[in-house]
Amino acid sequence: MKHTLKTASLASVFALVSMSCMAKEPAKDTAKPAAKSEKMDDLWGDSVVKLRAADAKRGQLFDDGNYAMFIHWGLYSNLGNKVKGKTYYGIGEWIMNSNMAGIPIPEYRKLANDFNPVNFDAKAIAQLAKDAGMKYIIITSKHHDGFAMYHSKADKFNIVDATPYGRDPMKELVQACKEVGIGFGFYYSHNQDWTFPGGGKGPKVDSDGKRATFDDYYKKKCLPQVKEITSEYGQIEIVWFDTPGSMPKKYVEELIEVVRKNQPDALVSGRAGHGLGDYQSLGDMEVPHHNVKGLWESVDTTNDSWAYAWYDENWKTPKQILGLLVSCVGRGGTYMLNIGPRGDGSVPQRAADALRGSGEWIRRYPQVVYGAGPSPWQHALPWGDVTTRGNKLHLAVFEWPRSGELHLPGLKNKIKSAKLLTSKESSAEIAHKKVSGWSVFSLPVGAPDKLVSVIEVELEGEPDVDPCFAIDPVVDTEILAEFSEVSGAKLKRNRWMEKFGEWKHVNQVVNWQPGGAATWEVDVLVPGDYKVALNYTGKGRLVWKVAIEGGEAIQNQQNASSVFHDYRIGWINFPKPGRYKVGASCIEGDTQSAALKGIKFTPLR
Ligand code: JFZ
Repeated sequence: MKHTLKTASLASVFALVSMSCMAKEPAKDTAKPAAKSEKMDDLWGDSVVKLRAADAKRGQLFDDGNYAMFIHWGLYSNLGNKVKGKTYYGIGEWIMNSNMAGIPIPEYRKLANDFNPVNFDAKAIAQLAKDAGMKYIIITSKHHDGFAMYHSKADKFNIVDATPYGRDPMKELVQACKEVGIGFGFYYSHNQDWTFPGGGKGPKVDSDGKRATFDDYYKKKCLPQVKEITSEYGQIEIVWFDTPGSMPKKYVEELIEVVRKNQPDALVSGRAGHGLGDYQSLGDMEVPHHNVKGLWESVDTTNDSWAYAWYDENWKTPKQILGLLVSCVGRGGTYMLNIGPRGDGSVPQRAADALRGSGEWIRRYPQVVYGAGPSPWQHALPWGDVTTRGNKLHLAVFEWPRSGELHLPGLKNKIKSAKLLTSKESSAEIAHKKVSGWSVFSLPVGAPDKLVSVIEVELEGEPDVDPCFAIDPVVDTEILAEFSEVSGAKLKRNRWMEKFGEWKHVNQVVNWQPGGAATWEVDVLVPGDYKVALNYTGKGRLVWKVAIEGGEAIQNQQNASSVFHDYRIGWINFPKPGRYKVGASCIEGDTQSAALKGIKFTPLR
């Protein structure tokens, strides 16, 4: 009972923090001066999204299409973050912005003369998405730079009229998606338009030097273009509006009306603004740690930049991609993963390889992803994550326990059967037993799948689980500070840009007062000593105390730095199986600098 209450309140805390991330909040530890990043913050607007039930047909896309391809492709792709021999580090589609290279408008417009994506292969991209296991593609029809990647009649600054290429690649991509049987949708930057007179963050005068208003831009370009993308490309699945900023509500309402009229079954992204979208787009490059209700998606990219950046070889591996995808599905949402084709239209080989690698896994275990429900535990487990289908649990084991036993805490149902899936067709029944409320499965010593192994557990009745945090007896258990009960300190959401436009988010406990603590309730199966480490940032040397209520307390001084890092505190003893309350406190040193992200328990055997 207590846990249900606790988790319910955590869910609402998450809803609050995820929405407040859209609000203007000074970013800490930014790579760029705060003033500049705040400017970027202003552009997100006040997007409190009214979550709708998946009542309309358009909601079904997210029910079975948990995974999608995002594509950032435009004139900026030709630069790949290098301008006049100098490399700018950050999100490539922002290259003309003053936070990056600061390219004057006339100069940027000239890029169109050299834009000739002769290696663009619509069929190959659609096939890549299909092979990756993705259910639809969303591509930039027009990003903040104002250049249309399709044949627009409303503005000549487009790929057909302004480049030597002279073809509409979007026509080809729509067709190719149809042929391979996946959905299609457009990203459209409705507020920001940096090159059209009157556009958001754009020039304030037109070519004759006459004052241009947002209304001018809206009527001459934005509205006609949204009409074009929703009427000239057949049925589309989503219109992905972005960065509404302070765009007045009447414009957003009218744009959505156009989408509804032209594409009654299409979803409108949460970033349309004014809470008018169909679903919530969570912060970029972020997967929530706790289940989130309603329709939502996380957007992320295969490396660090959305658009192609020549230096960016920081690719996610197939296993990392699966980790992010399964967490999204496990938290109840969908995952959209981006690629940035080069200016010539080709897709970086390593991105394609990573997507195909994870796609092969999805083909082996489609039930883990498609049409799968969230984890009844509501958060990740130490060795992996869980998704569901009816009375079945899919245990996706990312870290195979070398002990030959997998420990699942808090499952109340009787288990009908447990099978280790070895491929789409075959599986092996595995033994299981109940020990102190934990389900323990006997496993072969080696993981059967080289990426992520899957155990399918059939239950009697619908999954019924105590979502308490539990300390795994074999695998490291990390519990985040955002799941703690905090007193005499504060839980605060912090986000910053690692490189320009590359967001990182951490919920951390700060403002430590004397006697303050972050406390977790944990279940212990195997008694004994565990190593304790805390993950934090701070200044100088800090003294931390970790105490078990009614039990052992340990304390230690360790270093601190501005980068989150695990610091060992010491060994602590849980004398018998059962429930404990464990608290962590920063007690000496520059306690006001201390920001706690999580606690980690490592079994000693
Ligand atoms: C926006 C764009 O500015 C960016 O270029 C890219 O297209 C990305 C997918 O979307 O950037 C955002 C928008 C919203 C948030 C973060 C970055 N957000 O709400 O956290």
